[in-house]
Amino acid sequence: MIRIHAHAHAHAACLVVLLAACASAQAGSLDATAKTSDGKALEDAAVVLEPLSGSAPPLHTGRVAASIEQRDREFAPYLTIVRAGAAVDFPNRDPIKHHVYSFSPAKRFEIKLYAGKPAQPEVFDKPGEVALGCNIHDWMEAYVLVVNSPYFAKTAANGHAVIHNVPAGRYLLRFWHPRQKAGPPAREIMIGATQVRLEQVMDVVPRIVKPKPANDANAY
Ligand SMILES: [Cu+2]
Repeated sequence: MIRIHAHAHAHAACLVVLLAACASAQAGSLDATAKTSDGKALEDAAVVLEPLSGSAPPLHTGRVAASIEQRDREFAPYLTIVRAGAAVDFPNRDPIKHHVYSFSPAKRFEIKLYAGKPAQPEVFDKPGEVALGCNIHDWMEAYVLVVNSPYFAKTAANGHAVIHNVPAGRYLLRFWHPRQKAGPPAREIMIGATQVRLEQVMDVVPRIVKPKPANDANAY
């Protein structure tokens, strides 16, 4: 019994080595840093690589790609990036109801006053920028960027975003931020077998978190 077990492990290890060798020969990665014009790390910037050569693998349509929660009367996360056609869940983790909506042309919808998890996820099928709000809580604010590519990442608090496993080829590189004054122009880059590192300065209006009234159990 023990011998068979060890044998299975050895096979699994071989497979991992083979897959790693394949990936390093045909795919690279992008390490991007976003900064504000005064040199500070910029969080919540979307970094997107749209393929200009070759074709991207098909989208998994039967799977929910992202979850945007309502927690403590705020949306979390502030920015979500999905590929066009992806389904997104809007679970309400609060003991009160929310009423999520968007008037953005890329995705108009509303989930009327609800608690818990809505029965159906929302499908974001058009590329574009979607601003989310809540009818009950004016200060709630979040964004969805819908893109025509499976290769994207969002910058963390340190301004860094890494897109892994990008097949070698030509791409259009785009940066976007919900609070940008004007987006930097898209540019063409090559991804090869090694990691590409680059930095992008973005002109953004600082995020002003809207005031939230104290929690009142008798009100919303
Ligand atoms: Cu709300």
